[in-house]
Amino acid sequence: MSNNADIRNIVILTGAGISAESGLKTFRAEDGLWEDHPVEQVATPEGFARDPALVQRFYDERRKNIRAAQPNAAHEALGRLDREFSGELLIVTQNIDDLHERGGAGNVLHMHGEGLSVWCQGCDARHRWEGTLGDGPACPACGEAAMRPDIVWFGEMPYEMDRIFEALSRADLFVSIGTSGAVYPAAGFVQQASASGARALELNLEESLGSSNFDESRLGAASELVPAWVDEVLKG
Ligand code: BV8
Repeated sequence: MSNNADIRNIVILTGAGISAESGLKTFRAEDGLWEDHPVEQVATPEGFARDPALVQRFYDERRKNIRAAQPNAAHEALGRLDREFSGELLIVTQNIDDLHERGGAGNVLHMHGEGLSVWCQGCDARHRWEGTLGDGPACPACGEAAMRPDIVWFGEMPYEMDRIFEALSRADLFVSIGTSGAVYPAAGFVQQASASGARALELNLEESLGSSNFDESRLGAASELVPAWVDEVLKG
């Protein structure tokens, strides 16, 4: 690991593993099924067109679980880093929960959307939404019952890719936490950051598909690895 004192610009990518200890299932642990449907079929525009009620039920359930979950020590450590680190920090998350924000982090980019946000297909408005969509509620802006989860499904373009690529090009440290490296373009960020001269650190429970792309991989639970790493960085 390079000397922490010369780290001025950190980009962090998080995945479902950082929220696992908060009780939110990861994609792998879920054995990738929802009501006997592969998640890749449910989390797609085609799946939504084929069976909107099934997909709305899937996200109604996820929204309920997100609201019942609490941030864990890893989320809170990143909140502390966000407050105390004197350089630039961007947290890019693949997660649709709001545990980074509730753990005190401010600069969070949800590249795959947010479970507590809904998107009206009638008027394009987005709303914070803590309830259900399965019962076809009216959009507060246009009154149409045309709201879908504000989630980036497989085959859809992730949000704010330009902002992410720009941050990766300037990072001197890229840290990947709790992700299997199974899904692109997120899984390709480590190569982009390294190509721009960043050092790459992985904090994960087990080897990921991308481990060989990192300068250093630490294996363990996020609730232990992340607070220890944040202490290292803040001590410079
Ligand atoms: C796009 C929202 C293009 C939904 C998600 C073939 C090759 C390459 C790419 C493709 C391909 N075929 C198709 C593609 C593209 C596709 C893709 O990558 N598919 C994969 C399956 C091959 N990607 C897309 O479709 C993306 N869009 O490419 O658009 C485009 C171009 C032009 C115009 C239009 C479009 C969009 C992908 C976004 C899909 N949405 N999420 C929802 O949440 O319901 S993906 C979802 O799965 C997550 O967001 C995340 O991104 C992904 C993987 O999940 P992880 O977060 O990594 O979780 P996972 O369970 O896999 O792993 C958890 C890890 O944590 C494990 O390693 C585990 O060991 C660790 N862990 C567990 N516990 C702990 C822990 N670590 C620490 N502590 C612990 N306690």
